[in-house]
Amino acid sequence: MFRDECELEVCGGRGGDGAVSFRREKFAPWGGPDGGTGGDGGSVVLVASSSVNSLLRVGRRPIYEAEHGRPGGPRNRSGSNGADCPVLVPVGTQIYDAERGHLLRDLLRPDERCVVAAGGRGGRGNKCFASAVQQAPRKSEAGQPGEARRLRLELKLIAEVGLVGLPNAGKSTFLASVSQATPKIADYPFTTLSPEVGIAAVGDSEALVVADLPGLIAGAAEGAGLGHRFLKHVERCSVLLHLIDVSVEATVEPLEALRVVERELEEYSPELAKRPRLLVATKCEDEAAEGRARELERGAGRPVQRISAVIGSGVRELLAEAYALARSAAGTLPGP
Ligand SMILES: Nc1nc2c(ncn2[C@@H]2O[C@H](COP(=O)(O)OP(=O)(O)OP(=O)(O)O)[C@@H](O)[C@H]2O)c(=O)[nH]1
Ligand SMILES: [Mg+2]
Repeated sequence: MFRDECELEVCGGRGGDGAVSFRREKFAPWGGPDGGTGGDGGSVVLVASSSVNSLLRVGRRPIYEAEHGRPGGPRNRSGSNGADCPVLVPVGTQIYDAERGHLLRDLLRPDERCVVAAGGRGGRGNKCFASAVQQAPRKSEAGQPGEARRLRLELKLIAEVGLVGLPNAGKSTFLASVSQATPKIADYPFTTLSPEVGIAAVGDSEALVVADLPGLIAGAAEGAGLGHRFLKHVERCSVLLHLIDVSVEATVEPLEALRVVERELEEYSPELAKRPRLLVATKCEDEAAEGRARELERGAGRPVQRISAVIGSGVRELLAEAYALARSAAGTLPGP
């Protein structure tokens, strides 16, 4: 199962209290103060990890608490610090303050960390309060409480190329043919229920991260089908590949398919609708399909790339073009 949103509470550990103590030794009956300082509380730290790809697990636990610091002791012994509480989240997780709603941080790279609830400082022991006029202080500090807050996490996948199109257009088949990803493929609509990412090799040494999305249908903006919910995952893609089935089995005419998806992208976000896009005619294996691809090209007024993921034609060329476009578009977008 896939989950791309969750709320949780995070709470830093409390600092340990400072100690009040005096040195007592056989030949030093009035030894000075020697109460040690308390340890600092641990912090809750979110860590972006490439081995996690959903917020499902993180969202199962409602509260994350780090360990408290230990109190200071006699003979100047400091308390030990509380251990941090690391929480692994997928790369691409955005951290929001749930109460005020603002973005705290966007974790874009593996191993990037963000302290979301700092532990409290340990209190000072009475040794720290000794002065020329107060040589035997009985004063010490209490440890500070740790920070506590409610967070909302939202995952937006990080991919350079996003696949959009009607259900059954052949998006998952394309992803499976260019990467190691193993999305579910079948000849009924809405086979793909959650986004999936794969890494496609381009040439000998380059790679392109490709995200496969559930299909869009007319009225997705109003919640039809799986709705717009997953389009946020292509917000960070620098290039979209719009896949259109041109085989004779297609239930929607190619030009109509183009219009439906364009309209839904526009409804979701005008900014996303302006994203560089390649039109791709899929399942282009015979003369009839080629004829429909030409028709689509004429109607759209733009070039259309032909592929067949099953026989492998045009796939390499399409990847190379997507790669070049992604590189030239990178940097003009928010995100990495
Ligand atoms: N002949 C042929 N069939 C294809 C090709 N690509 C995909 N198909 C078939 O088309 C059907 C749908 O393919 P999917 O890859 O599941 O389509 P999708 O766009 O991911 O569909 P959703 O996940 O439902 O949105 C499957 O039966 C595939 O075998 C192709 O290049 N040639
Ligand atoms: Mg699919």
